[in-house]
Amino acid sequence: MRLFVALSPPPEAVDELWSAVEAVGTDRPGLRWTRPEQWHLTLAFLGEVDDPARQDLVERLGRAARRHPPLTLALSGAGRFGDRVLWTRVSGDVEPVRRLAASVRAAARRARLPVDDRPYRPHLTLARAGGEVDLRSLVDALAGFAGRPWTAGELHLVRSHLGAGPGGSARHEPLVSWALDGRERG
Ligand code: 2AM
Repeated sequence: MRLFVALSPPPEAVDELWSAVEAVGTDRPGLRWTRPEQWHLTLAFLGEVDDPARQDLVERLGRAARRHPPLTLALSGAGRFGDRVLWTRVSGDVEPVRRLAASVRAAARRARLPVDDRPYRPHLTLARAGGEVDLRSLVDALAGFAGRPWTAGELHLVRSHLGAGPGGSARHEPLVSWALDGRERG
């Protein structure tokens, strides 16, 4: 099954981000918006994982979650990956998020899963474009968005069912969640 590991913003953070997105207007040809009920911060994308590797992964992720504390995060502004991906920025405990993502990726590698080794850039994807849309105006329009801080207290292993959501989008199904209840701050 196709898996990824993520943090989820709480409903209040989703609502205020959705208000900001609606205010700039979602009716734009060539853009596919992600659905607010599925908004998440990806820590690691794992792709197809078979059952034995998944069991190993679940144990290792549980151990990783126990070593990390809850994180205080906020969503604000926007950025883009080229003309393909529009995202909102993650601020607050960004270094701890990086450390958590590094632990998650290390757990996945030890479970013998291939993990993207490009530098991790914390973000929440808002929309994807085919390359024919200039995302710059949207980045500018969302620049003033400043969400309130929230606590990410759980790590989620999520299954992605490709094509099973509305309009052929993916449907995300949380499989296992762990409390971030470690004390490591350093
Ligand atoms: P994104 O937030 O950068 O878009 C589920 O597909 C999640 O895994 C997406 O939110 C996406 O992160 C992330 N992801 C990373 N690499 C991916 C890939 N090669 N294919 C699909 N999703 C990927």
